[in-house]
Amino acid sequence: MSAISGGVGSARFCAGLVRNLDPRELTIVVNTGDDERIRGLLICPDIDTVLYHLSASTDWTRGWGLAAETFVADERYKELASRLGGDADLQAWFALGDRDLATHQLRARLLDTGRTLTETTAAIARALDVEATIIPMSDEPVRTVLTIATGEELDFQEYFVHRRQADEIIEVAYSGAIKASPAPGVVDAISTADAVFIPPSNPILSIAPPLAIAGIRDALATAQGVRVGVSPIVGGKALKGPADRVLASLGHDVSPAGVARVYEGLLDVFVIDEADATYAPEIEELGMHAFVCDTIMSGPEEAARVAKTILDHVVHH
Ligand code: FO1
Repeated sequence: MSAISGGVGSARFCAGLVRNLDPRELTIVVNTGDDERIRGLLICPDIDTVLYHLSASTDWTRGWGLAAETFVADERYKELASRLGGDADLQAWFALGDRDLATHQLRARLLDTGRTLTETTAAIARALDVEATIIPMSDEPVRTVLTIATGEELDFQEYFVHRRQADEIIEVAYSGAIKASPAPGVVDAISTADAVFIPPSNPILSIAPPLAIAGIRDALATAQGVRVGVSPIVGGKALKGPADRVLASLGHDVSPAGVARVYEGLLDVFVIDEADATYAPEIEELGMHAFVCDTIMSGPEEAARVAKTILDHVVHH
């Protein structure tokens, strides 16, 4: 099986999947549009989020970083930066936990010694005892760039972390996507899987970047297995993050049907929450089967239960 993954919602769903199958059967293709060099280190937030969820070491509620984390180095950095006037260019607005820092240093060292991001990610997964295959969408840089109402273009972390998603987005670009190739293994994982999941992540900021790479979109469009999406919008709101506001400001309906329309032609089944059962007919009109169940993943047990319901009723039925 495979999944095309963004951050928290995707990672929760994939953590649920591996509780119900042999993790070695799962390949997760992860968005790298949010990646950014922070204080000299390449941070790959969505890859980290997936790795930490699958190694059961994440802070489930916060969604990113490690559980029981300390921030001694980060506080020291912020203190030194503030003595220099706290200039935004020093990126003191980003938090790097002490133990999380080790992941970024390991990634930096592996990349510096000539490994690709694919090889580096596989090595970090091995170090964390993650048995599922985790692949970045591409080894080439693709960056999500957001144009806000003032006309300014923001890098993803500037929008998301520094400015706390407060700006209205009027345009989203996936810089580098047109010439980027899918990373080794990506196309095969999507084309030949018995099921491909698009978990409940932001369709514009998390899932659109991998789908902006032509080889990935084509692989999904022509995949052999059943293609299953899960709505990140429940009861008119995003489960986590700014998906509701981003969909609205780009003119999409803030509903499971609005999300399903973004994936038109790419999915066979769209899973929606019980709270949204009335959207089923609108989704079926898009040529997808609508499957209704409880999709709320408030903890690892709930995520395992949601994944099991979907596996039992949609994939293995
Ligand atoms: N998100 C925040 O809101 N604040 C942070 O300081 C922050 C630090 C951070 C460090 C490592 C990492 O892997 C992720 C981190 N995130 C942080 C999460 C993050 O950048 C976003 O949630 C994603 O990019 C959105 O998918």
